[in-house]
Amino acid sequence: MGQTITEKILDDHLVEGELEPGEEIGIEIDQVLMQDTTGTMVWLQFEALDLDDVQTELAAQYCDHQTYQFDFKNTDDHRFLRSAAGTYGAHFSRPGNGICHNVHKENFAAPGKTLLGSDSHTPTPGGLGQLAIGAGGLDIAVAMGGGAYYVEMPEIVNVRLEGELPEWATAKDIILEMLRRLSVKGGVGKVFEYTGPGAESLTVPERTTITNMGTELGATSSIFGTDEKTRDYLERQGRGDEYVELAPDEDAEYADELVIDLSELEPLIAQPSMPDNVVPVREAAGTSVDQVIIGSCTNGGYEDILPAAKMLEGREVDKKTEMIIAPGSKQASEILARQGWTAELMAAGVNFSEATCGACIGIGHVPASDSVSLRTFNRNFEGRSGIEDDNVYLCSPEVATAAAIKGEIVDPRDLADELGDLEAPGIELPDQYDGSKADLISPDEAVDDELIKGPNIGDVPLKEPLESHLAGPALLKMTDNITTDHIIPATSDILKFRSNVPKLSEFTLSRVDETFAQRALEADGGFLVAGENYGQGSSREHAALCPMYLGVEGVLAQSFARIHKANLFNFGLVPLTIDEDTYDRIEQGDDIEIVDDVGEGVRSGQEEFTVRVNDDWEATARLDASEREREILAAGGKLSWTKQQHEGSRGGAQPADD
Ligand code: MIC
Ligand code: SF4
Repeated sequence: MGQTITEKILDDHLVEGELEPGEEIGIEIDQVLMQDTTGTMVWLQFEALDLDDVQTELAAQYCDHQTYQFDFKNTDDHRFLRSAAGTYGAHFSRPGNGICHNVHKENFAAPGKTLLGSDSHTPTPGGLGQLAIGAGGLDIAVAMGGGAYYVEMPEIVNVRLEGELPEWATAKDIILEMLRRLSVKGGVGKVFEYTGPGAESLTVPERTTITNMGTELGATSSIFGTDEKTRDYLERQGRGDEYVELAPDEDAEYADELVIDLSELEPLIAQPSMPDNVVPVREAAGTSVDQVIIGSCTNGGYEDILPAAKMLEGREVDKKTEMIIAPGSKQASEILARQGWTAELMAAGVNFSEATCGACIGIGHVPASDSVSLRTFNRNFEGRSGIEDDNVYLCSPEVATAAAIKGEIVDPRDLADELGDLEAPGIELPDQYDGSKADLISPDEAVDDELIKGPNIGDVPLKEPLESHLAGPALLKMTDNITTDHIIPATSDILKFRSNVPKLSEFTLSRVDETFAQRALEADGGFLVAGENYGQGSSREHAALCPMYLGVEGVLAQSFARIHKANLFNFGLVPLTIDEDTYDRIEQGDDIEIVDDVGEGVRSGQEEFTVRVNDDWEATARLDASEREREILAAGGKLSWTKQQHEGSRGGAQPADD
């Protein structure tokens, strides 16, 4: 039987299991990437596992989220990361050099290879045929030490793109259309493979906008085949020799197929405060706009900023609107500066930021109270911009720039009619991506050979093996689609404690209930209760690690987001699935007891557990877990389990010198 692109790459890297949807598979990882706010834990765990050297073909450590270094703790983290990269053999990208996904795409992403990254938008290089997956930091540490990465074999869905994009419709509108149709949980357990003539018509930067934001569908990954456009992109990056041809077999079988006719797309916009709250721009037109930002790993590239520059040539940003450009990489800023576009944009009233995630997680450019911000980013979860009750819209650079010109949301087609001389900028790549590599330090150029830890860099807490009796209060009852931004916010006042779990834990779920952390500590045990898609969004393992530190034993939810569920196993928290009726009946504060012997049940493969509530009524909760996940849970988490494996059967991650 023929294979899909995903199956081909997985087959090449398979070390355990079978490519049957729903089955757990183990795959070999060629490349890993880490960023500054998840990377510190990765290296601390790498150290705790007694690993000596990076074992993957390539590892890259980026400093991108908190590059302004407001606090010495951020700078200490960056210094620690540089020292870890040098000590263990990873590339190091200095703060300000750009967002991990952009810099990785430019320098290292390679078709046909596997990439695992400690950031949920790791699937970005799927746009050039790399199978890239986001995961929690501990999974990265193990993979970097040579261990396999385990994941549920996804269903592969064919997204057939027909036709070509009309003027003013962009790649961002393709992924917004996917979100409009499928919602933020429509991709859980799936890989989206983009095929067809419409896919062929898109350049690599357009494709990576789609694969990047596929994360907002909850997908395991998204990928395109490779072709002349891929070769061309790699050649312009000076890496033409890394081109590999990749296409699905003609008789490849997909679990499902979706068709999008690109010629029917129009400019779309995600309204506050979920990426799937998508409507045509015309429906939101007329809303006054206070702030416009072009940037992020979705639309912060050269190819995204250039359209804004062309649209603003000879014009100015409306007086009541502030426009900021935060380039995704220094390569993009450098090329734009050399071409003179930066000066043009500045003259039009645009404020330039260094290449950073920044505003995407509320670090800098926090919107004014009761204001509207239009961003080319991928997430607009409530409060993520740094202020509660924010009004953040997500759109293409063209729609964002049109709003900056008019001072209100406007369909760029209508603005073009109104102005008469505004042309659709289209997409244009530079002849050569010839930015300097001064900020990228290869393992051979490393400046450190031992770890440098500042006072804020703590240890990784460990959990005891799973107990047989679990009981405690329902500490917090939450709704559907709770994000990891709710669980551990990423704003700058909190982000600086990512390497200090005791301190960071004080902020756990503060966005839902400020009293939570204190109550959880006092209860010394207990459960979280949630609706559908619990833990969507970021890969941050702190969203499991901090509740674990506060004594939470498990989560009862109607369903879980993929990366967060893996993180719960990794830190020894029991993820139990409950039905809607049980969810409706449980109240916050209820006494919850798992009637069965949990330790024994988890070890023996038991799938259903009886939950007794207030000693009054009972319900059934399911544990969907592989044998390996059960062992990890029983051991009290993956760190303890991996150590045991190493001491015992020599499985899992192996120290490099063995
Ligand atoms: C995000 O976009 O939410 C982040 C910040 O990049 C996170 C990583 C983190 O929490 O550090 C992600 O996407 O995984
Ligand atoms: Fe950075 Fe935002 Fe991309 Fe996350 S989504 S990697 S915070 S730019």
